Amino acid sequence: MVNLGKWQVFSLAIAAVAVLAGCGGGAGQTTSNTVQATTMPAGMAVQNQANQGGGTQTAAPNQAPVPMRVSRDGNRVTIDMTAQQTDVQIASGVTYHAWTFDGTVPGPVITLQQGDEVTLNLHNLDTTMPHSIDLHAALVAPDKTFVEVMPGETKTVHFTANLPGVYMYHCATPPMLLHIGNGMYGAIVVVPKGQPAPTYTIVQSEFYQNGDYNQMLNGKPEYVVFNGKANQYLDHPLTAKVGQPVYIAFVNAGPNLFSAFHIVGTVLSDVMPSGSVNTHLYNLQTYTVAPGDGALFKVTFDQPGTYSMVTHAMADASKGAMGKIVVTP
Ligand SMILES: [Cu+2]
Repeated sequence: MVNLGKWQVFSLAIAAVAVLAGCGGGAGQTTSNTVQATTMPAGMAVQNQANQGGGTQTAAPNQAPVPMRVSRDGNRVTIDMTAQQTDVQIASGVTYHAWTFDGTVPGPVITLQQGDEVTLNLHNLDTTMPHSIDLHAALVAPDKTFVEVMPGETKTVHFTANLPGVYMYHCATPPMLLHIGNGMYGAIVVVPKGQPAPTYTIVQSEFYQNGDYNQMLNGKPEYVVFNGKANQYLDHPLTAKVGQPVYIAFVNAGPNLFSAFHIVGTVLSDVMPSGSVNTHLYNLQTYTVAPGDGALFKVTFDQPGTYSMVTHAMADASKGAMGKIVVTP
């Protein structure tokens, strides 16, 4: 068990970095709520032999998922999301007591059309600590918008989705590493005017042993996953047709590792970094996506067969960031 003094130092250092980086850290963050967050259970429900060891924190109760609600009136979009603690399956037979948006890891994909005026209400159902939401697609003053939502409270984010892209959203409550490392992230896709939404959205991320903060700081993850569960697309492959372009929106939520996205047997024929419509890189074998970044990949398959998609960082692929795409005529 880490002593409180160290945790306070870590969390305050991270909070300072967050403010410097302009990537979260809300107004009204005080030492007291920082400490409150860092002393909360960083929790993994130890329900599997593979997960023993590490932290011994007790977890808050499992809360049933509350699906995201979205309503649209013209270009005005209202979204209701929750922060909550929920048990999720991160590998076959392995349950993790996650800190979540809406009870899933990653949180739901937020799909917007360019120009949408968004009102996002974040309801904090977690009775034990504050949470927040930092949306990379929102060009706003973070200290006024990505603010702390205390237990039982709701706060609202307003922004206009002017820039198309494939973005990350995440909890920005200090220590951010702990909130992201425990599952609070997702993809937000802003679709350019007149364009179709991506075919698939994939979020890469890591899980650390017992949700332990020191493991997140200094250790190596137990699992590296696509869309929250190790190897799920080996068991349930994506599908595609020969000659028909597939658009994959890819986000690397980290919190720590870079992704080296690669599909065996083809090239990424058009790579749009961050999903930007202004930048195109053609015919790349592998593309690096940093933590906190995204990309839109266009891929077309020449022959029917089974193709593997991986992070070409092989240790990470071996920990679960690997899947299949079955291509039919
Ligand atoms: Cu949080």
